[in-house]
Amino acid sequence: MAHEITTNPLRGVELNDSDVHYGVYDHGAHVWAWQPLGQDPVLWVSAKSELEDDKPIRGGVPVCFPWFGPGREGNLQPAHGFARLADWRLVDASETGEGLVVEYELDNEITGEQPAWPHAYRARLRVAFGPRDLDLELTVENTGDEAFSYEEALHTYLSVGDVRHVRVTGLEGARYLDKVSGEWADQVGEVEITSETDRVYLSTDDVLVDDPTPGRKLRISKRGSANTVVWNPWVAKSAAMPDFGDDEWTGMLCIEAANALDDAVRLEPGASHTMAQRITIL
Ligand code: TA6
Repeated sequence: MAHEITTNPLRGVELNDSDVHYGVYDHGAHVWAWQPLGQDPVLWVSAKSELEDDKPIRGGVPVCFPWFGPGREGNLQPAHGFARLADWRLVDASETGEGLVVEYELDNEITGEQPAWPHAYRARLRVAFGPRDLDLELTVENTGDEAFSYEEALHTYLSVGDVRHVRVTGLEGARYLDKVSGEWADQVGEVEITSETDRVYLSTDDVLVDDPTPGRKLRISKRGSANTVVWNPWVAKSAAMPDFGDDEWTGMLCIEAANALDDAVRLEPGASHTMAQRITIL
């Protein structure tokens, strides 16, 4: 298996054999392709996604850092932080017997002055593509002499046959913020997607995604992450987003590992924190 530097403007690392496809863009250290042997793509990317330096990619695994949600400074700063808009530094791309391991890093040298989050940091993303597992590991280090807090998310877009038939289990009983209604609630039973769904679940563990249309089950496990975010924009919200194609919302579901809301991470000088998400094809 030979990996090649992609020629598109975003550049990155790609392993593209006849029946295996792994890809990461330097832009945002953005994982956009994970299609193991004999599988349909596991990650969803919009056919209308932007591929521009100043735009986030719609799909794959956006890295949200150092904040989650709307921009700061009166929206002068980008939604979900500046990391997904920066060109991360490729540290390593190596093939293993299992597949491909890629490491990227981001630091102040790349992101420069950030008035909304003026701290000395280094972030590292390690991605291991395998035949049954995709492992994502985001480590943030405080390289300065003052403590700071940050939010983060691995904003994973899964490709599903039809989100209206998908069942998500593992969140039963978890408390969540429903960002559509603005209310807090407790999850009763499995999660079904029957309208716009935008929920931040607190203190969660593994999640199972049952996608009966193609007959695929995924386990989403994580560590170092307090929250699980479940998002599907449904009809109206996706129609209002220029980088969402018509009716594409039926083919995607975000299951995100996050540290947000009151679970932001605080790092003393010299400390670091790792959040990891693993997607396993069962
Ligand atoms: O993770 C869910 C969410 O926070 C939604 O509220 C929605 O904004 C989504 O992220 C996509 O955000 P984006 O900035 O990528 O359009």
